[in-house]
Order: sequence, then C-alpha cells, then structure tokens
Amino acid sequence: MRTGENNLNTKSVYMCFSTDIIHGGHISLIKKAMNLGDLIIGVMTDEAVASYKRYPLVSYEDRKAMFECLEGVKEVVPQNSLSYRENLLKYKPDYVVHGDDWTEGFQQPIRQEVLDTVAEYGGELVEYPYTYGAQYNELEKRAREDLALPDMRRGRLKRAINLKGLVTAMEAHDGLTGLVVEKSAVYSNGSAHQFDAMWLSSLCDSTAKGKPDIELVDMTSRFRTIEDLMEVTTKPIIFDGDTGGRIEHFTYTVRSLERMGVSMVIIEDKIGPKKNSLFGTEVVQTQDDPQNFAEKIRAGKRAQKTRDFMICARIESLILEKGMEDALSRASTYVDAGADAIMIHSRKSDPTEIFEFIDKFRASDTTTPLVVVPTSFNTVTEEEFKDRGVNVVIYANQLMRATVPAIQKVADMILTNHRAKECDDILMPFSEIIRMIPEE
Ligand code: SPV
Ligand code: MG
Repeated sequence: MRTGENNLNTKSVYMCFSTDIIHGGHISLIKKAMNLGDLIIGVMTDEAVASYKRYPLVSYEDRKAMFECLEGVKEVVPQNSLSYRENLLKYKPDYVVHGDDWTEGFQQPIRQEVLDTVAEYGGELVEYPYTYGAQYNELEKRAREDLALPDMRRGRLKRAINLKGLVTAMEAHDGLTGLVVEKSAVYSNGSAHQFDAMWLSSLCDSTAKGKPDIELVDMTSRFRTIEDLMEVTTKPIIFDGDTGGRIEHFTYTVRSLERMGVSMVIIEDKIGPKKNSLFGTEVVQTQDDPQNFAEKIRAGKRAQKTRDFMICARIESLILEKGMEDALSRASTYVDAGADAIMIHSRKSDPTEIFEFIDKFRASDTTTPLVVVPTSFNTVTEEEFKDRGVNVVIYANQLMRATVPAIQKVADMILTNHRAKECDDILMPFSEIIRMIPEE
C-alpha cells in the first residue's frame, strides 16, 4: 500500500468504475489516486456491467458524464469488459488504483491479470483499504429493488437486445427457479456469463402443476407465477402466451402483462386445443390462418399502452411440416401486422431448416429481432446463432428436466433403504438453499 505521494503529476493513474452511484468510498479512493498523478477513469460500458453484475441503472453516457464532472479527473474513457488489459496496454498508466476488496472472490483473476499486465510495461498496482462494503451493499440492494419495478424492468429486454445483439433467456417456473436464473453466473478468463432474461414456459408452468401443456392452466394462475417471479428477481420476463386465445381476450392479456412489467409475450400461430410443439405432427394441431393471426397481433399492438412491451409472433410452419415458403410468408405477414419479433421453431435436431429460415428471413429483414428455442437443435452455440442474425436464444425447459430425475432418484433411494441416510450425500443442505432466498 502507498500513501501520501504528492507532486508526481507527470505520472499517470488508472481506475475503473462500474458504479451508478458515487459514494464516500469512491471519493476517498479517487482522491488518493489523484495524489499519485494524472487520473484516467475507465467507465465500464453497459454491456460489461450487465454481463457480470446487473443492468446498470444509469446509462454509460450518464455514468461517464458523472465522472467527467469530478474536478481533477484528466480523462474518462470506456472500458469494454471486466478485464483491464485492453485499456492498460493502450494507456500504460504508471499506477492502477483499486480498493483491496478484490483480492478474494470472482475478481481475483481480474486482479491477477492487472498485476501481470502492469509487470509487462513497468507499471504498478496500488491498493488502498476499502471499508465501504456495507454501505455499498445497501445501495446495491436499493438499486436491485428499483430494477425489479415494472416500469424499470419492462423495457430492459429491448434495450438488452439493442445493446448485446443476442440475449439469452432461461426457463423459470416459480420463485426458486427464478432465483437460480437471477443469480447464476459463470466467471472465466476475466469475463462473466449470465442469463439476460427469464422464460415463463407454458410447458414448464403446466408441468410444475402436474398438468398437460394444453392451455389448461388459466391466465389467472399463469399470472400468479409471474408475480412469484417478479417478487424475487430483477431480470426481464418473456411470457409464453400459447396461442394468445381469442382476439378479444388477448388484448386484455397484453394490458395485464404490461402492467406487471413483463417485457415480451410470444404467441404461436395455432388454434383449437393447442398441444405442445415438441409433439409435432404426432398429435392433431391446427395452424391459424395467417390473416387471422395477423389480426390478433394488430389487436394486441393497439391494446398496448407502453412503448417498450414487445409482441413476438411464433411461427409453427416447420413444426407442422408446412414448408419453408409458408414460414417465410407468414413471417412477413406478421411483421407487417406489427410483430416486434419473430420466433421460428423446429423440432429437428439438425439445425439446417432453422438456419435456412434465418438466412432467408435476414435477406429481406435485417432489423426485426429473431427468437429461437434450441431444445432439439441444441448443438448450435449462442455465438453461432448471433453470427447468423438471431437475437434471442431461449432455453425453454432444461431446469425442469434437471429437477425431475434428481427428485425421482431421491424418492427411489428412500423407498429402497427405508430411511434417508443413503441419499444425504446428494442433497443440498437447507442452510445453503436458504442463502439464495432474499430477506428484508
Ligand atoms: C414452452 O416452453 O412452453 C414452449 C417451447 O412453448 S416448446 O416446448 O418447445 O414448444
Ligand atoms: Mg409453450
């Protein structure tokens, strides 16, 4: 640790911030950094912040302006990722200043990379004690509460699509799965990966209630699940609206979803007793007339009150083996009717037909967001989908499918052994589970 250096103004200093709010802890570090030389502040871009923490409350431009206002700051520059390396090699600061709170936890590899990078060109990492953890956590808690509010949450899906190009959504069907989707993060090589949104699947919402996926679970019950998710999470919600029901009912559904803070509803162009798409042509399923379905989209868009809510039209032509031309012509009819996004579905494990649709659709429409649900064609990576022009990848049922074999195994073990001891090793202690549950 270094303290008290003054008059070293020929030296340069680098710090990086992701924060939306400047508090006393930041100011004290900034002052110490300024004592070491000319201070360049890196402000993490929105994408970088969203990737490891949460969606920023204040945009990159506003956060940049906030630091530019601080007297004595020489320059404010973007930092494009959690990693400092790019900026350190660009600016070669004599000192990098950070609180000593990153010697443990997920930031450890970032710190190590800083040490390795400054060593390459003869710089130095200077760490000062950081004692504002509790205050920061309190501010962070408040920020998350704000992000959970309907008006703050609703538009975030559209913004994330614009920001990242491709967003991912993971299925959640109750508060607990919502918490898993909210909190799961994988850190590797100085970057972080999280799900951007939640998918409220009709299949999993029904399955969780032991019911078939045939629009039997009514909207009141589906809305109850939304409320459960809303209460404990902050990420945007994509709602599986099945067929959307009758046009007269769909308009009410749109308003209710908007009011709750849902970001997007996906409705599929089927009618009658809807069956899950994964059954394909093994069961009787009827596709809606494209003009009727277009009218449903128009009615939904007319009913919509807010600017940010999205209605996505899901095309079942490939599932029902109606051909590529039918799928493409429906896509353009639905976009013309006002659909904010198109979902194309397939139950083939070979992604060829999905790729063909994407390529042909993108040849004439470069802007409407495209959504895929790669349950069957699950070999394709998010990166490849993004390169091909997909904007939303939904993991529609994997958490539910992980749960069933796990609980079945435990049930069988207890029945076999007439006691619970044998299964204890594969069970998570409740003390760990309750750590996930938010408390006031
Ligand atoms: C769902 O998750 O309910 C869906 C996606 O609609 S699929 O099951 O693939 O049809
Ligand atoms: Mg469904």
